[in-house]
Amino acid sequence: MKQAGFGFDEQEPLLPTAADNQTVKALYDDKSAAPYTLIRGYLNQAQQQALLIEAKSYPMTRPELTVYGKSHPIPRSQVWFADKGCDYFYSGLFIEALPWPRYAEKLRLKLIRDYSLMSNGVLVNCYRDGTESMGWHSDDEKEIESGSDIASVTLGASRDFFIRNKLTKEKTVLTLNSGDLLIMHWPMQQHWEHALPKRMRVKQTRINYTFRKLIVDFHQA
Ligand SMILES: O=C(O)CCC(=O)C(=O)O
Repeated sequence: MKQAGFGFDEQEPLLPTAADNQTVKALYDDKSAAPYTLIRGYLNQAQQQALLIEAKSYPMTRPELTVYGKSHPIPRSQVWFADKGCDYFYSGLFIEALPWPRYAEKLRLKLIRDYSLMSNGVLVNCYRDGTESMGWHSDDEKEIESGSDIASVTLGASRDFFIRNKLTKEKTVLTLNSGDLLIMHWPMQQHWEHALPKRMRVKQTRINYTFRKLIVDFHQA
């Protein structure tokens, strides 16, 4: 019997990329704007549900970070799924790659199909509620392949997402809702930081998938 694909297996019409590409080009020309594309409602309800159910079984951990000699657990939980040879050194933590779960892999393939967004790893972050957060940073680790875009998919609670220019400190706030796709185009990470601030009124859980393309075997070299 054919297994239900929760919308991932259907040949859905491709999303309109031409208009987005024009937007991106304009943003590249305007050096003062962050080069991102936000696609609202990229995932339908069935796709969101399939991922949210699958995420309940992910082996999430809350590693400790040392700041000024003191250890603190990160204010969220996370897991890194990736191809072989794609271990990741992120925020001062070495994270070994775990094999791709079924729907996370389907989402990876959907991003390639719809937007040619190539990736070989995804960091999944889980924010239990609005007390959990992520501080200012850029995804500019040495193992991220030069020229690659970063694709971020939100599920569950809506949360504010901040973007800040490293030089001018100009700030943009986006509210990311369940099913939205945010593409952070190269070279956004070189010039801009991002953060997910605490929002005490938010009581629901948010899951975020951030797809990255790493240089294979970077940590074996
Ligand atoms: O949860 C988010 O939207 C932010 C994730 C993020 O910044 C990261 O994975 O580097």
